[in-house]
Amino acid sequence: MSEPTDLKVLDILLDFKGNKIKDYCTENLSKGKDPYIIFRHLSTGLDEIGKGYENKEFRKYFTSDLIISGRNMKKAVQILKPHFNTTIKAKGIVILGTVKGDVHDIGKTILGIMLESNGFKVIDLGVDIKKELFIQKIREEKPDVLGMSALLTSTTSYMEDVILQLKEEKLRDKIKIIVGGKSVTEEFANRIGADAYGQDCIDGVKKCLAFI
Ligand code: B12
Repeated sequence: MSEPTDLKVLDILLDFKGNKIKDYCTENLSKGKDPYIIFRHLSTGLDEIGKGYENKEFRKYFTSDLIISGRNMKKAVQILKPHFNTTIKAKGIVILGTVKGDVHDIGKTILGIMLESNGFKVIDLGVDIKKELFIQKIREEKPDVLGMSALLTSTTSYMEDVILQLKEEKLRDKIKIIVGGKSVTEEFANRIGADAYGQDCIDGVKKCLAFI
């Protein structure tokens, strides 16, 4: 993450009408800027907003700011999506989902887009996914990889519940599991018995390619 968050990015992310994000992405793309760099720059802004929200002594941002910035980030993803590079081709099915109790889906959605551009078939189950649905879809679709996302510290432990359920259903050995999201660490991934931890989408794609 080379570029620091500037005020312009914060202003763009917090634009209620959502026009600025569109202009920002299209202008930068037309200048030939790498879409992933644009995305990373916007992500630093989201981080800043998250920290300002977290600071209880001097709360700089509120839930409405999280909602607006999240919505704008999703718009950016839609604009940047067709411009992500398609470099390496691989075959494989990946099921993705944000676990039960968690509705954060921006990172997971980007991961899905990047996996698709790398030749994977992606079945994105969405957010707030219960273990029963993960199991049902794994039985139906027989994916090579299951990717779970969680951003809340309170929801990460549900990833372990899913893995335990997979073991109980004798499905664990049939699938590779990768976990990620802001509140997930490599150490946590190892502890719950996942096969890999993805620090970001690029790392996630690399690890999924390595599975195949
Ligand atoms: C936008 C946002 C929201 C939006 C979400 C919109 C959406 N559609 O996703 C809304 C407003 C809904 C929201 C709600 C809440 N949020 Co919120 N939110 C954020 C914010 C600002 C940005 C998250 C984001 O999208 N980042 C950008 C993406 C690209 O990053 P990412 O998801 O981390 O993904 C990257 C990696 O983690 C990785 N990755 C992610 N998933 C996966 C999966 C795999 C398999 C792999 C390999 C990799 C991977 O790849 C991505 C990078 O390439 C963060 C702050 C922050 N800096 O993260 C808070 C934050 C996550 N939210 C937080 C909180 C507390 C909440 C609420 C509880 C607030 C409330 N009081 O209501 C609710 C919870 C709702 C729920 N039940 O889930 C806290 C969590 C604290 C904690 N430790 O638990 C944070 C950290 C803010 C803070 N600092 O307090 N939020």
